[in-house]
Amino acid sequence: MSESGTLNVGMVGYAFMGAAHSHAWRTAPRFFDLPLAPRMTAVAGRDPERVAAAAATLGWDSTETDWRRLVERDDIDLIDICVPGDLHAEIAIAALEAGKHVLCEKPLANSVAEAERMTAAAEAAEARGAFAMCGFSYRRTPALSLAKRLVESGALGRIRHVRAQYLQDWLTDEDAPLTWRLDKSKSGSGSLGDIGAHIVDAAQWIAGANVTGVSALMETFVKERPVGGEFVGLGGHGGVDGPRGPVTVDDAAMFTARFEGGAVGVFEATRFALGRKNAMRLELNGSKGALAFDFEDMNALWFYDAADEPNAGFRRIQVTEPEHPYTGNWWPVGHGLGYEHAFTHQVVDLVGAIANRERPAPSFADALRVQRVLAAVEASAADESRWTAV
Ligand code: SOE
Repeated sequence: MSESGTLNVGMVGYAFMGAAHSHAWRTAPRFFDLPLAPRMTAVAGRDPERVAAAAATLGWDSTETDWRRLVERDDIDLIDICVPGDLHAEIAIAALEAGKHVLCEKPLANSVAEAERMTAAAEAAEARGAFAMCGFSYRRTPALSLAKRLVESGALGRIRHVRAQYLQDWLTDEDAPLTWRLDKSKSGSGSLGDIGAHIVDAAQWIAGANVTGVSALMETFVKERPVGGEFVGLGGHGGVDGPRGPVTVDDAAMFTARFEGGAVGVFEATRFALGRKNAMRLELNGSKGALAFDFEDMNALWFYDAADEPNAGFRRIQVTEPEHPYTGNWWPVGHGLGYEHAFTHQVVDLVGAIANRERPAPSFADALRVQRVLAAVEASAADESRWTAV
């Protein structure tokens, strides 16, 4: 880390997550009092023209066409990995071994074996003062951070049920192209790792208990898709006559689960739920209360307190009060936040952990626990939904 109190960041990749992370690095120091000043020192991408354009658009000081240069540069303190999962392990381990901090997008890796190697590298690097976080950004949606606070306060009592869905619909169009998220060699899995990983992490974190076993099924509805081309939106690809290639990942994953402590859960992840654009939903039922959240109404948290009976019912908490997590640094009550704010909060907490020389959360070990659940889901689905321990 630079002695000058700055944190020089090098980012690998500049697509959707690169744009979200860039926004967060730019914005965090303007709305939060950070102990270190992030500097957007370099962005790396293979295509020189495209990465130069991305640097200009997203606000990076320099560019590299090989991520290894970021690892080698003495003026880089942290490497932010925003590329598909097949590169996460190689980049994260090289960065950690070079003494750099790491922020790695989710899911941590494309396999448990890779995630284990990354976690070992992170734990070894901590001894040398380098820290690592995995980008399960939804934890830092204020409403879900409030949900965690309420569960920890005992407001729900003993957790009995966890109900988690992550519903999108952007792949319902059979002519949507064969992008990297549909190629197992790049993404590791389909809906399971791309969006199912988010609800597994959020559920384990908020419930304060890990999944111990699953029974799962997975399905691929569209087996072949047009090769080449970019995703242009639902229904925007009609009449593609070119060659089609095989889809090698799941389109939908569903599983029942048991948690440490006795709770049971139901999880569903799909990108074929027409009309659901980014419906990341959680409901927790406890012995004294219940919580419900839907990212499509992300500034609200529904809370039921049995002590209010007979006039209980779910009440809608508008999570915009200054006392709520993160919200006090933004706008007056009722003005609300968006998807990008969770990424800014992620940077705020990562910079704070680094300055305090503390393990950031979610750590690679936390993300490895998610990876183990994903692997158990795949094993169960491949074995007639047989109950599979995590
Ligand atoms: C999938 O469409 C996706 O982009 C995920 O990859 C992100 O992690 C999620 O935040 C939004 O949806």
